[in-house]
Amino acid sequence: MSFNLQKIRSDFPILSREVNGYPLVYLDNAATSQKPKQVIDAIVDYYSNYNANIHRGVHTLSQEATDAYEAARHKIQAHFNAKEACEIIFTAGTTHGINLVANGFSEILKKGDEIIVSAMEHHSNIVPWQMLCEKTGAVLKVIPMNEEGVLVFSEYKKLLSNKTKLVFVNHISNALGTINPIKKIIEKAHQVGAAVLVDGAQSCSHIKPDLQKLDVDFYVTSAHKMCGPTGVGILYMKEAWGNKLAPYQGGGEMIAEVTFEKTTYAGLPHKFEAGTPNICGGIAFGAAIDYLNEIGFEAIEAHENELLKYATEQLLEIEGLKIYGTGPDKTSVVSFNIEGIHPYDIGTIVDKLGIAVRTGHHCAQPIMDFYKIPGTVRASFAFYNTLEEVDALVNAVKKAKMMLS
Ligand code: C6P
Repeated sequence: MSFNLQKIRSDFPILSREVNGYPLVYLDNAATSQKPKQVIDAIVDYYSNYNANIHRGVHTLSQEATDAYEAARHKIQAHFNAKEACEIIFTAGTTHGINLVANGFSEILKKGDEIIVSAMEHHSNIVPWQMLCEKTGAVLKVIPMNEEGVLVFSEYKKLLSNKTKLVFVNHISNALGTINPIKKIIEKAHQVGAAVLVDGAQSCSHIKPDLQKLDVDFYVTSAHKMCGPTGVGILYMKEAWGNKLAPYQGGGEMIAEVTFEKTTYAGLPHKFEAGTPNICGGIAFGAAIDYLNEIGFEAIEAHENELLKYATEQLLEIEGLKIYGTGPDKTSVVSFNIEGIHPYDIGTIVDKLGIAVRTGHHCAQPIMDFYKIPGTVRASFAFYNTLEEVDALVNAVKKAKMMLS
């Protein structure tokens, strides 16, 4: 498909609605993306035609559902260039994937071992590691960032030692839009024998990571950020790690054999997929991946970069407006404040004009503490946004400033 913005927009039913009497301008894509009819249709088709439990029945519906679910797993494997389909574990989303890995490491880490996270992590990338440290006696270290919202690589190198067992960093910061140099981060961690988990919650809607090329040990993301449904995501883990880590939950489908004396576990990926999964979600995630690939990630990236550049230039024309996250490698997120005005007030006024942005700490309080601010207004753009929508945002922010100053 060539990049036909009007055609793309017509795929998203929600984009034609109004909010408060204005056309919806949806700029909260980092929180969750909107869904094209191709994904909505996949959900309706599943529940209308072949809803059944998977891996369990010999009947036709169960086999159709199993085939569709496993086909989605293969699609996702191909998309991320994982070596094996069994390395793709369906989860409830990024948070679930991170907790699954943290649980596995609770049996590996010893007192005095070290885990490194970055200063620009989402709470779901901080709290599970703090809980893990409390349980194991491991120590949490933090890679600092500079005023631009860029990680200080020289400090990262100093933190690494043979005590480092796990490095955890997001691919793209949800609050700043910074794209982190994960290839370099992974290479350095591997030199001291540490494993790396990358949080791809914010990256996978903008770029297409090649997991084998990155040589990453674990990678997590959520379908809902990628035009798929909520409540489903994936954890990629190298097969060797999958065989090493203990299962997260016990239950149906994750076993090889159960007796009251002893249970043995199924192989990958089922070992980590206890209970009835989000079958429809997995299938619809596959449909979302197809949709994004049909548009093409090069085209998506090019359009979003144009939106980012235009929005940055236009917003900076407003006196007193400061953008947080000004590094050279950035995705289409603009986090800002206007001097003397609370971000919540700006968010409330622009909503009255039909514009959806997120305000607050964005589940990344340490970033706000670093800048000594309560929060920001965050406009996050997707490939279906337009330059006219950027204009609408800028005009609405100007209006808000006038009303609140
Ligand atoms: N960030 C945002 O508005 P879940 O909720 O599990 O799908 O994703 C959690 C998560 C983890 N890491 C990063 C970098 C994220 O951005 C998010 C979700 C949303 O920024 C909702 S808080």
